[in-house]
Amino acid sequence: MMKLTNVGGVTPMLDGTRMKDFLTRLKNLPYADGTTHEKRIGDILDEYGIDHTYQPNGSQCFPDYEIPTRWGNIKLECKSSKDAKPMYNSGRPHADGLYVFTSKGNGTTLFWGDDILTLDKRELYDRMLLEMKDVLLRYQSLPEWQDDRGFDFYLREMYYQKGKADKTNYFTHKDRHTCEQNVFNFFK
Ligand SMILES: [Ca+2]
Repeated sequence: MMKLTNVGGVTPMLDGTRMKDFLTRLKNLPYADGTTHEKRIGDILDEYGIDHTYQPNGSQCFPDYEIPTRWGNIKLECKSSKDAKPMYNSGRPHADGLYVFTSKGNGTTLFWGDDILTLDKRELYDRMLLEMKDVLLRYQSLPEWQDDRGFDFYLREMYYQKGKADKTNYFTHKDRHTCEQNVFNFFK
């Protein structure tokens, strides 16, 4: 929620026009490494006088910036890669995350997490994980699982994209412009 002190006070209300200007600035950002990319976005937030919290859940956790707006709490995540696709590692793209992805030689693109990883695929991942956890529990409950050295096991999620550029290049992908447009259209 917008703080009362910001309404008609020192900071003008963040309207659709300023939000679109801000997004355009992000979309035009040149490539930078992860730390620099993140810092630049923080500077632009300041420049536009946009209220935000940096890494509200800690440095290793989503999102990088939380922005309270009249469209809801925007969770902005900065991604940088030398490749044309970002690395997600153990955290799949968050459905409600607004991603600002910069790539060496490609520039920057914007997308919502749920535009690149569908709800159907998320459900499929969840079903698979439940089954895997079930298998693990079954084995862990076997009496012979216990040994004198305490060896145990845990599953770690790892998400990545494979395939040729038509699927994995975020800049030449057929849906790139739709994804960017969906970001802009949200702030109408
Ligand atoms: Ca990040």
